[in-house]
Amino acid sequence: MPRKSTSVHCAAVDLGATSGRVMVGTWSHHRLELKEVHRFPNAVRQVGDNAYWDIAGLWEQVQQGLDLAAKSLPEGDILASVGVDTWGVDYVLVDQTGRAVYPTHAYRDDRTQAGLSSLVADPKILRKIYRATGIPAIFLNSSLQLAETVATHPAITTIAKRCLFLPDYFNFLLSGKMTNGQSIAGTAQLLNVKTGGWSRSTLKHFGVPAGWFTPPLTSGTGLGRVRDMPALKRTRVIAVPGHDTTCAYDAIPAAADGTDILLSSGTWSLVGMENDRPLLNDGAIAARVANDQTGRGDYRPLVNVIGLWLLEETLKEFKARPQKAAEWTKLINAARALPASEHLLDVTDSAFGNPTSMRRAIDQQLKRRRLKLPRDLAAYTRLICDSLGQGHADVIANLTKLSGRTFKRIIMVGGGAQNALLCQATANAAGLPVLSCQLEGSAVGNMANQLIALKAVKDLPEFRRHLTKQLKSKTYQPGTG
Ligand code: ADP
Ligand code: LRH
Repeated sequence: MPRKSTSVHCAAVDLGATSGRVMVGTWSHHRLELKEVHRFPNAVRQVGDNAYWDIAGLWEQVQQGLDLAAKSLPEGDILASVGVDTWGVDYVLVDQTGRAVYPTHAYRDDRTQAGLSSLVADPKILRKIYRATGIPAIFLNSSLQLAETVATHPAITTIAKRCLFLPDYFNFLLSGKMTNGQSIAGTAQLLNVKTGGWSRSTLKHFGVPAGWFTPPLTSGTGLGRVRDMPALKRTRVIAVPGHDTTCAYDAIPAAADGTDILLSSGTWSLVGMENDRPLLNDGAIAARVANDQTGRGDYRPLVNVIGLWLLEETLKEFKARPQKAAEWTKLINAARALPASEHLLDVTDSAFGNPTSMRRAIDQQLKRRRLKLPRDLAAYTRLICDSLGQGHADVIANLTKLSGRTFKRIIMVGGGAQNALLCQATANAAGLPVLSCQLEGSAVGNMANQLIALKAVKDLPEFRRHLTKQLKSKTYQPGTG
């Protein structure tokens, strides 16, 4: 006899720039049991002068993962729902039937450089766009990408009928519904930071057709059942926050009094805080604060620090990327055994955005400053982690100044939370304890939003309260390593 279960199962599809995963979460007795059923690599594909994502390959992996998710359940149980989150800003332009009509560029493609230069050259426009959207001028913004596409290929404005950001596109493939989720749309530099709707004046400035978008959908909206996948025919697609950083922040059990810094550490380090209003003054423009909108009326002002992309790209050149946890630990321990770096990299150097050789880009900065080059991979790893720690601390200093808030702790999630050297370097540079959580933040936040929509959990504060009880974490005190 199949067992009748009272637990709720949901699947999170979480796509990161370096890897994707499908996880199953089972909510039972106020506990979330997690199972990673599928993990696969992801990478930017350089073709000639441009950079793209392999969207078809990702879709294949998503389907495989969801089949495995359904198969992983006890007999008779079903996946109640699935939600998709991805990295920010990238999109698919489609016709009215959902057919892709333009290749999906990866955000590191330098096609936006000219647009970025002209934007930052005009402080009046820069301020106007920042005040409207709460998003700083960064090379990767969808606004700049879309402006480049429309300017280079004007016919696209008639060929394409909709712009679906990546979570929207995968939601469409799963459910057949074309929508734009609010959290991912918020990364585009095209939403009005105060109302959460599209900013008409900003769309006009970048020449992007307003008709390409639906009114932004808030998290928790149901999109109907999964289509064309027999194993999931009873599973609902739920629009969770499509931006992986929003999901990761949702999962972080931050103190309700706003004294925690939230740090999601992966390809990027997203260093932020929770606030009831956006930070929009000139100081926030200079500090490149992005005001992430939660859709619940509050904000997460955060700053993008280059993150472990620095290390990932350096590892490629040593042909020594660790695969297993034990290999990562070996590399991090070798770097920890070295003395702390005397001089640090300026991690805000734009040369690190998409260099053909990261090692050369690092060496060039050091040579320019007449500093000694690292000897081997361990020495590069030490330098990168120490420098990222300082990069995190610099952002925290800016957020402290801009918000007038005193922060007491940094809570770190994501792959980088497993890097003891990076956690300690962050604690030392910021002079704050780091609570590093063993938590697939984005996937867990994705599931939290599904469970709330399914009414298995009341709201986010309640989810965070329950999660805290089961969370495995380690504290790094400043000045102890
Ligand atoms: P993204 O979602 O942006 O692809 P992740 O959150 O998956 O990023 O983090 C990936 C990064 O985490 C890797 O680049 C690596 O530096 C780091 N990482 C992953 N596993 C470990 C580990 N066991 N020990 C130390 N660092 C790790
Ligand atoms: C992290 C992230 C970040 C964005 C970047 C494009 O994965 O979503 O928040 O700025 O990717």
